[in-house]
Amino acid sequence: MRKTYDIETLIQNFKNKDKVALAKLITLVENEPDKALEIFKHFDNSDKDSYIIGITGSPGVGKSTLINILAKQLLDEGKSVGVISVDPSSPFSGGAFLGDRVRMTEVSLDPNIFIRSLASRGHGGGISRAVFDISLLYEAFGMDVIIIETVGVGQSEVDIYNLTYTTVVIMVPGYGDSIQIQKAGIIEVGDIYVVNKKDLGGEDIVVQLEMMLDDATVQTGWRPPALMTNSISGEGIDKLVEKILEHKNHLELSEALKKKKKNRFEYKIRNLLTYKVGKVLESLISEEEREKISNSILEGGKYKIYDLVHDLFRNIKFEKKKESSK
Ligand SMILES: Nc1nc2c(ncn2[C@@H]2O[C@H](COP(=O)(O)OP(=O)(O)OP(=O)(O)O)[C@@H](O)[C@H]2O)c(=O)[nH]1
Ligand SMILES: [Mg+2]
Repeated sequence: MRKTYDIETLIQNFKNKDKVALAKLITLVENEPDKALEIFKHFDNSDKDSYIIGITGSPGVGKSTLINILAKQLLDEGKSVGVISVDPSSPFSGGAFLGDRVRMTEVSLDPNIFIRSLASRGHGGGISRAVFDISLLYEAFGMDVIIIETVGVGQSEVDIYNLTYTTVVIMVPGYGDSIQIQKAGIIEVGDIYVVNKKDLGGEDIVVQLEMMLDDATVQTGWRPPALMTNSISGEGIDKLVEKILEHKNHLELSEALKKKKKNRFEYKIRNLLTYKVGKVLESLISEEEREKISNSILEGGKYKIYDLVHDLFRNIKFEKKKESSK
């Protein structure tokens, strides 16, 4: 029989480092955003912050494979790692490296790693909300490092960029190298560039990258390095770890880490407010009103939609004014 838990018990187990409780709390915040309030009030701010790394790149460039081996290295150094993999088209295999330490299951036997995959759709309040809340749970769990895997560029990418401290952009040799580099301003988002699958070549793309990075204006005092890795053999991973640490030190020394942390919370505050305002708006418009305007649109033509929504909005403000003048 399946056991159900109340939040108090879950939190207690979570604080005793029970990964089943971690998994259940993640599922709760993922599916029911409003539960976050109830959950996070049980934590104080005594834990140390985790270091948050974003790993991004087109589908199939080897992000998950690289994260496996990176995580393995961090675990060997005695660190604990929480992974959030957004919209994985290929499942997290656990890789040959983590072998029996980390299997395909989300709750592995190793107490120091936890991997969670998220589909990018179907989350109340959006993917970045879920990523933020899961990161917060990982921090409360005491993870030293959090790694977030995301695909490509686009809105979710911008979102993730706001939630991480070091962004690693991964490319591969072969498909339209210069296009890969130029795509959607990729040169602006990376703190570290990695050309993975170095067993298949890629020296030329590194040369191109280096040229573009030389040309780019460096305002932060950090000139992003371009590295080559083979995530299957592990070649180049040491160097990647070294560069991540260097970037972390750079951020700490320049006070930029503080700014990034502040930005992360400001971003979350905006998201939360948008979510709350959305809820208030929804509660102010009745099902009948909604029905009325969709019927008017159907009858009166779709071009009236702006007028109708504008009127609807004006009426909401009117209602609110009446209420506050009470
Ligand atoms: N030859 C070679 N293959 C690699 C390397 N790294 C990863 N691969 C392979 O590339 C394929 C895709 O790897 P994944 O780690 O799933 O790539 P991903 O970027 O996470 O993919 P998505 O999550 O689907 O976007 C797998 O078959 C890996 O075994 C590498 O360094 N060299
Ligand atoms: Mg993947």
